[in-house]
Amino acid sequence: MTTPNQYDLDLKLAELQINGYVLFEDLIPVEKIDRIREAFLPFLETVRAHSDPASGVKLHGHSDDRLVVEGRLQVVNRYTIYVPWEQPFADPEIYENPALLAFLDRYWGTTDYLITCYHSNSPYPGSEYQQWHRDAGISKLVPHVGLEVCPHFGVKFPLVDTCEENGSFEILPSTQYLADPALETRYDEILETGDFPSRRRLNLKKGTLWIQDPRTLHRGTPNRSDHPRPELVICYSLPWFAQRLPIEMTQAEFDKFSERGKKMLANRRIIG
Ligand SMILES: O=C(O)CCC(=O)C(=O)O
Ligand SMILES: [Fe+2]
Repeated sequence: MTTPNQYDLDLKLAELQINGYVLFEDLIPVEKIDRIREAFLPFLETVRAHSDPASGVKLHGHSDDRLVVEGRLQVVNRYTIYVPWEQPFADPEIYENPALLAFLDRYWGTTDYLITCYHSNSPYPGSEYQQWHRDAGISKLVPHVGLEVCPHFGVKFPLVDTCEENGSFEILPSTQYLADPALETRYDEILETGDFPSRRRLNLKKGTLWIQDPRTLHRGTPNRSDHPRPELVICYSLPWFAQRLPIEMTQAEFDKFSERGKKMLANRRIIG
């Protein structure tokens, strides 16, 4: 189990503010990641089969419309799907991790924030580049204004080691404050033509948890390996930015929460 003291949180805060993302290596035990992956891959396969209309596969227990997020940036063989709020995926040692919450408390200066979504990004072999983009529609919020405080973060953890071959995440650090609407539609053309030496592939070890400022420019990359590269994403938001579908869970799952967990999961729907 990690403690807040394992990391220099002031330094991590500066990394997030300056780079637009921050890594916490060795935050989750590798055995836990392996257990989650073993449960997640069959779930993903079911959704994959279901997304092929010819398969006839039906999903049980979750409303279909929640499972596959709209194909905003979807390209071939890249799956963005909701993660069920159930074991082993919804683990308080992850979503209530003391180092993570101490970090978010410090960044936002309050404990009043919410978990607003649990989803996953899984490029399969054969997936291709995404367009360079920002997430969560956030760049359209206030054109020309670089918000000093980001109201929403994706807290991410890969279920395999990520590398160039299996499609590690690519990011252009320090672009979170760039807010020129004239550039917004031209990033692919610009970044693939000009010289941007700070672009970086996040080749991550299993057990790393990292926080992505959704404004920072990034893209998914081709998976040329022989295995999928799943990553789970828990979204944390300030209440004013929390316009998301509720997270569905059973009463039994909800009853396991700590007081802090109940507060953070205010946007929930009990489904039995
Ligand atoms: O995990 C990846 O490869 C990138 C996914 C992504 O940025 C997105 O779907 O918005
Ligand atoms: Fe993205």
